[in-house]
Amino acid sequence: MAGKRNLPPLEFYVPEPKFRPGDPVDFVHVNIPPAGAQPRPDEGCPAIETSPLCYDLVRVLGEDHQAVGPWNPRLDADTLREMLRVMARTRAFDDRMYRGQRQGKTSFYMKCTGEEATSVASAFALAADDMVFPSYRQQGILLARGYPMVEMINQIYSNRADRLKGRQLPIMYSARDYGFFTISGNLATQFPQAVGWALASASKGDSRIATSFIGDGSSAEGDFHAAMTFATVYNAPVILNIVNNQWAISSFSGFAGAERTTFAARAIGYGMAGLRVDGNDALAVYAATQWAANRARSNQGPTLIEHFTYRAEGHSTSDDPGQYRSAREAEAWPLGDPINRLKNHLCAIGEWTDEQHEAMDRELAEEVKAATKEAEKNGILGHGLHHPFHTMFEDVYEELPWNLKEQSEQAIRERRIKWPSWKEYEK
Ligand SMILES: Cc1ncc(C[n+]2csc(CCOP(=O)(O)OP(=O)(O)O)c2C)c(N)n1
Ligand SMILES: [Mg+2]
Repeated sequence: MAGKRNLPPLEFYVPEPKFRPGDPVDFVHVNIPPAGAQPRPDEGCPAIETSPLCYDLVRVLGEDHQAVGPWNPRLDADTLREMLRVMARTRAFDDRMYRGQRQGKTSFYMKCTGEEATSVASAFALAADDMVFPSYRQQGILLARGYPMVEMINQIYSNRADRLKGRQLPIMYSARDYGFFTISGNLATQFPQAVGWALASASKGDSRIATSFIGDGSSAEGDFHAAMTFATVYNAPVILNIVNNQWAISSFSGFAGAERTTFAARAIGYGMAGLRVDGNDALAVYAATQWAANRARSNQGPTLIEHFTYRAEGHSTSDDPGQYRSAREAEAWPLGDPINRLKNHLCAIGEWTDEQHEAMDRELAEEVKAATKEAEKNGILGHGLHHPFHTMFEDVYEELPWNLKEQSEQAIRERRIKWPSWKEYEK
């Protein structure tokens, strides 16, 4: 040790977010390049040609609300209006479900406020039967694919019509018939699963590609890296999305590596194509997904897309972001709100008005309300109208083995003693 006295003592570094509760917020350190300035390489280009785009930001909607540049997907006005409607429907749904949780109708809810473009515009760019391996913040994909809202609410309420029989945490949907893989609470597991599914699709000679979504925080899990290796080694027909909303519950993105490089740049080390996209620009998200889908569908390889966005509200109903981040962050976010930006674009090109927008919001609120009322007929949390108690022992074995049968009967007996009035459980 003596010989090393002249060396400086070793140190390590613990990241710290820029703003804490009460702090003024200034996002000057976030580099926002002008819309339309990013080159669009050929979809079949060598992966390395996308490297500069991993540090850039693909943007289409400019400050003047016009769509510009080589990434402009040139969608017709009807498609744009439909995309706007699904994004607004997602927000209306989130708002009502959040209130429902506060009213005790469910135990848990997660909103995707401010991130609607990342899921809805992606879904619009994919084929309806492409397979999605989502995280818990892609409800917009189910809504974009026309999954019935009532079914979603039945699941959230864990009621007697819940297709998942109350076995999943509220909002952890599963919809095989809509190409929407079961959401897992174990973060990042969906990434290698998507790659495996994509390889299986290829080995069967199918034409359907896979896509997966992961959060910035979850990308620090080992599963992320396993997925990246398998995807590049076997040239899997898959699109891997990192939704960088800056936060992982109360941990900011710096803890997942965001202070050192971009999330998209991780693609470079694996030899995968990578794109970094303005996640609040629905047209940019659409264009990037379309680019990656065409690449995957024509066997040119996987793509990692980083959606640069901001989680405008709490992590879930169990979270209070006021405890750890400045309340001014959301309004100061330099990339704005995805719904407003698409709305402003449609207004700027003469295809939409404020009055139409307000009328749409009213309609959507009514639509969600009606679906809620419908689902409530099947029961809400704690009102007894859920799947019969014994069903929790079923569906693993074709025939219930004697020991499970015994346990099932015992559980029902004990329940009857504890809550004699809740007869519904026994049916
Ligand atoms: C393997 C694992 N670790 C930790 C958790 C607890 N957890 C649930 S959500 C979450 C934050 C994830 O943040 P991010 O990946 O950025 O996604 P976001 O919620 O921002 O969409 C954590 C730590 C978990 N569910 N699974
Ligand atoms: Mg996050």
